[in-house]
Amino acid sequence: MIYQRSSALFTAAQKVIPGGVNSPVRAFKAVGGDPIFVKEAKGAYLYDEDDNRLIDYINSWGPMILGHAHSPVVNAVVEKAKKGTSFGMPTEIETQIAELAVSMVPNIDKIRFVNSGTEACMSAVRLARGYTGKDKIIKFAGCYHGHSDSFLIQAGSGAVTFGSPNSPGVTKGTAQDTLLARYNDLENVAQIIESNKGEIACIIIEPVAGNMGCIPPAKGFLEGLRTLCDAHDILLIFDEVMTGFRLAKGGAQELLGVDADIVTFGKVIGGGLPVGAFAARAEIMNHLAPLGPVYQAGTLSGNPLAMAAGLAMLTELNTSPEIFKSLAEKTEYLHNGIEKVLQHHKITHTINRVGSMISIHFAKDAVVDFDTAALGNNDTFKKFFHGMLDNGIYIAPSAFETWFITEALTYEDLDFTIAAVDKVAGSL
Ligand code: HOZ
Repeated sequence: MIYQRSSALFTAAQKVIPGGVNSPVRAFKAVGGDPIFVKEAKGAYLYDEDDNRLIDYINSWGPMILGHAHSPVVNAVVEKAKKGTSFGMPTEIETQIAELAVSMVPNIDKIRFVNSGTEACMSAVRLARGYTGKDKIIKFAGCYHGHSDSFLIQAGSGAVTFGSPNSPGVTKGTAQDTLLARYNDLENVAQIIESNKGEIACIIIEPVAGNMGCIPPAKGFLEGLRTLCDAHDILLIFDEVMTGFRLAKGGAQELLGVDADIVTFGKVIGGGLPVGAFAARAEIMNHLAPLGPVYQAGTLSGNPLAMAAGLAMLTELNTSPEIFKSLAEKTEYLHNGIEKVLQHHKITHTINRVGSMISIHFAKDAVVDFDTAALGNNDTFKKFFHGMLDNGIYIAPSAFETWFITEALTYEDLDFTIAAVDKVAGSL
């Protein structure tokens, strides 16, 4: 494939944007080569600036569950835009989407909209601290909750891809309030709680990890966290930025049957526009300003275009719950096909999958936490990434990211993808 125009655009971008990108993982640094500049997208396909067509397995890092430029979402945004794009005042549509979200997600009475997943997680932690009167938080190595200071401690996703899981600029004071645990290791969490008795406000976790590749929670792990939180007056925060409205109507809480105290959302809840949200029982949410003392605000929060996109998307997911089954079936089909091909070519690998999230780790043993994810062979991943790209398939340019399946994918697309893996695996 030819990427002449993308390369020229990247050269121009680097002169005025740090690294030429507005989010590091886009820069292809982990896989080499120049990033691809996208011109437009429709359904399951991206069309780049050189007019290549690529099957998209990132889907804007999750939200395009129904495909790119999905007509009901696009129409809702266009109609809203004609009536003004931002007011900084309350609008009816905010209540409409809040009512819908509260009806879909278990254990939440109230929801506050923000502009990104980072903002949602940052605000959720502040709320947890304000509610409990405690300072420390537990996060898991390899989990990524956005780029606010408290979370850039052994963070996954782009942070680990670029070798800065602990970023300069995060003060020692902030870092010392974030306690680090191993994903899927309940004993480790119990020990941390024991050594910090009465000081921990919350445990924040991706209930299905998606930022060190996809890692499912081990049987009993989330249930165990729930028990520990109840026993020690700690709030359990599920970061459902990726899993919310994707794994089920009610996200990971519904699929896995474990209750969180606070849930955060992003991307999906805005139908792909810049939206995040956090939600909880009324008793917790009422601690937020203007009702309570915990301050949190934003001019663009509840922006009408973003709310219109989110409402259109959630409405469709709510009225067509069969989508979740269909997504999981497509993902299983892809999993089985790729598994067969990689086995045939004797490529060392592990595939993890939950619902419509899936990732291939070029690692020998089970991938259950950050340490085992980091054992994956990155050279093999790089070759795999570029081989897939040459065959018209766009996967995340980092071994530490998850593939997101969209309902717009046909079984023909999936077969095409499996055939591409077959071609690429032959030369790994
Ligand atoms: N894993 C990140 C989203 N949760 C990738 C997106 C980004 O950092 O740009």
